[in-house]
Amino acid sequence: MEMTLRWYGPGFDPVSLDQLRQIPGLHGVITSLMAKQPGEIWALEEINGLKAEVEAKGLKIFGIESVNISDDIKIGNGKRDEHIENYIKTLENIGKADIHMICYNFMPVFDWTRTDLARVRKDNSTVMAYNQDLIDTIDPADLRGSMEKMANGFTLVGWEPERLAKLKELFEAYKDVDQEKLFNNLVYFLEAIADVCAKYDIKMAIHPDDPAWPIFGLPRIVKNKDDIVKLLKAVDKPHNGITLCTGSLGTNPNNDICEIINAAKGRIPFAHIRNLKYNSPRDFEEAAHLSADGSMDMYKIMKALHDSGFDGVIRPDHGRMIWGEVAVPGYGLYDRALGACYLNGLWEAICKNEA
Ligand code: DNO
Repeated sequence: MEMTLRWYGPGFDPVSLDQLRQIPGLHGVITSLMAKQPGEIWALEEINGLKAEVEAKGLKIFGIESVNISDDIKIGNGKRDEHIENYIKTLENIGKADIHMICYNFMPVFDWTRTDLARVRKDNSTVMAYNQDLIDTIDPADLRGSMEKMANGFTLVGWEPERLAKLKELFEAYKDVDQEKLFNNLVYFLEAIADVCAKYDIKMAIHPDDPAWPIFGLPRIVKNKDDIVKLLKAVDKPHNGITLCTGSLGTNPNNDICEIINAAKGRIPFAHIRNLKYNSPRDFEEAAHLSADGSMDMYKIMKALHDSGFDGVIRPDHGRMIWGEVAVPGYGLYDRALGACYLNGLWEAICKNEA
């Protein structure tokens, strides 16, 4: 298991590599070329530039999150094949740069969705939260506006203004895309990139839908164990894996995370481990990583990962905003560092207990 933290890169992240390298047990980061638009080629020099910056601080890039998939690929229209060609070139360059894991998602229009980016908790920390009643009444365009306002001027991944400026057209373009079509387009994409992934030993780790059910009438295809098993079987090759994101799959309390870990055994190159607290069946908020602070048993999850033989990359996920920090919502330094230490502690205990 390799513990990492997400780092958004120069100009996008107020958290520095100098800070990250002081977290005990942290040898590397998960990062991205944030300015790249879906469909664009990532040049080898650009990837090597990012790599050199990380390595200059004694850290390593353990994976890219994300190389985003264009809506053309998801919808399966006009520019699909051109964008896939570009994606293949990007994969080639990432492989040449000796990076072997990529997290991506196949969610239409929106990536992860929350209704509040800074809900105040009893201890005055703030967390991201989701309320289904609000989603049921809100226009997606208004949600985009309020997310931008709540983001403190930071770019929210998955909510890039360039793309969401065309929200109406995007919804229109997805109108004939149902779950089956979206799934087939994902399979088409994964088949098309199979050779380059095999050549450079690249593991593609699809991120589950967050929340794990359809919203705004858009289809969702990575919501639960059945979806994941279906996808892993449809392209039964080592490059087709998942990001085990406990906070996304866990939005649906019927998802048994340990069962999912066992069902996807050997195909989990990447894990996002975080906790959630359910306030009612229609409202949840993100919590500290500690089991007692939320609704999930983090010990059980880490143990199931360990017992499944997991040897991939892991990162704590969204943290609370604490100690007055101002950072990208969910991605401050302090609470994620606490999360990394807690998860490392669980892992050490699990390993030693076994010996
Ligand atoms: C949210 C993240 C997601 C994730 C993408 C992967 O905080 O977990 O935005 O990076 O879905 O493409």
